[in-house]
Amino acid sequence: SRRDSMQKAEDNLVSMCNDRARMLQDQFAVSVNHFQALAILISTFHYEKHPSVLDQDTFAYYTAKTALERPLLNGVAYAQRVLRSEREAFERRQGWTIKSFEGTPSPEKDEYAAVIYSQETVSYIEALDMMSGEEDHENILKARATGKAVLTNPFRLLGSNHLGVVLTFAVYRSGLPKDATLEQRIEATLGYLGGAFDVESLVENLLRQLAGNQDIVVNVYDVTNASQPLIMYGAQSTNSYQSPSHVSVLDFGDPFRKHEMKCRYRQKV
Ligand code: WA2
Repeated sequence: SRRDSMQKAEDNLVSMCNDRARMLQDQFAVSVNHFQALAILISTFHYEKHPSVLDQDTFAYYTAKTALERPLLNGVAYAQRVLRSEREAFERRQGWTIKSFEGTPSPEKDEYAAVIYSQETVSYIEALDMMSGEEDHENILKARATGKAVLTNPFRLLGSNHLGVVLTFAVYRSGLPKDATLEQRIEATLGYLGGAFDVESLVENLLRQLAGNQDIVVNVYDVTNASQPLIMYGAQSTNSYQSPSHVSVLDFGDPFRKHEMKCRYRQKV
């Protein structure tokens, strides 16, 4: 009957949406885990060896070789915290000038987050002060205040101009206590590991591989502010017909954010 087939279609939508949400969440979790291990690489080879035994070529090589372990991250990079008083010596040592997001030499500031190591896929952020980008700036402050891997709002990434989110994780001087105060955390901050989730292209790729992909429309939202959902993936709906939709919860591991996936049929059922 018509009722039975409607029920079947709805059940099918629920299971397709849940499968997609779980797959996306799993790939996200795998990517974040491997990303966090890169912070240990930085500590071990850049900070615990004197002098550092890490350089751009080694970082580029290692991150390229392990790129498949971070399936949803299109690139990772490390930005060093540089204080106003350290800038001159830092630039002389690096052989370049810290630049703002516009690509011009950065004006003088209290502190910078200058990219010293980058995966080749995001090499365009080399030498940039990541604190000069609004979303990155906010994420850097949140990451170092909490010690957690934190996500930005969805925004258009540099380079690709694709919709995505940035993941940031602070690297601290060793010996920071687990219950450190905000002041202690800030004082102990050495730099920031960052990763770009190119949601627009990498999630598209992931979903394209699944059976039934042509039949449903998938959207992902940041719903941290419930009254103002932010689109993170997919086109805004323009269909006016009534069709069943389903919302699956997504956990991307950032305790300060909420995400969800919304699925519906492309065609009227
Ligand atoms: N990485 C890649 N593309 C971006 C981006 C970013 N941030 N921001 C805008 N487009 C090195 O927090 C430090 C990475 C930022 C880390």
